[in-house]
Amino acid sequence: MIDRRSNLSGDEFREQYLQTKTPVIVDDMMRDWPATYLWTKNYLTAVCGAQIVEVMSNRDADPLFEMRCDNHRTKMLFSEFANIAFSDHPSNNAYMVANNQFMNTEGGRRLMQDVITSSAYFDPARAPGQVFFWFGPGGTVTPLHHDVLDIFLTQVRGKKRVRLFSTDQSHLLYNSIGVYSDVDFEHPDFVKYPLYRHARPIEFDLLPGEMLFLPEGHWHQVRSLESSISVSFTNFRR
Ligand SMILES: O=C(O)CCC(=O)C(=O)O
Repeated sequence: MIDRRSNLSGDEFREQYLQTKTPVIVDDMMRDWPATYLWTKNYLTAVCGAQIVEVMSNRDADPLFEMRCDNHRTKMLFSEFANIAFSDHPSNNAYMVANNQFMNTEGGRRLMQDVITSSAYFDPARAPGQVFFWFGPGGTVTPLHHDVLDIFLTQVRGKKRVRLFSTDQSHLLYNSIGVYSDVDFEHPDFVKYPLYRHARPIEFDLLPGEMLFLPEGHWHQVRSLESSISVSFTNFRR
């Protein structure tokens, strides 16, 4: 179970979740974000369609597509990628992931004007370089990993299925490279990774308009169930 909270003040968030490193979904903080209704294919293409962006491509050909992400960096027109991302065919082959510098571009800055981050939770002075854009079709998968920073993953469009493990299960998750687990969450090999049998994730869907607090060290795997756009933030007010 994960808490789903509304009307959560900045102080309550810090005391009950940020300081105790407890995941939570806040379901009413994005109500006023123009992004939630503006970010259609037509709008996004009008704002930044002519811009070149970095996309992780050709992921289907590589089971370690995330660990070897540098091999998958591809440049394309935003409009070209929007056709892929808004297509009705689920695919994990191409995904704009956080580490794409998009928020440092003119198009990214324009889109951020459609996002109203609560100053109760976030420190706007520390936003540059700490806000990230995720965009892709249904079917993208971010493999099981943990992060070294606390993150708010805000869901602007589409639905994502999240599988989350508490930090005390790390020893069951076979971390050999970087922040990644060797276990393929959706096709686990229990013979190779026997301890994983004892791991107990919680599973939930992150819906458009919801923000998920992912404390550092909490392992997670994420699958987009629909064409999806998320913005993630690490500039917490402390
Ligand atoms: O939305 C995704 O695909 C992955 C998000 C994530 O894993 C993260 O922000 O750490």
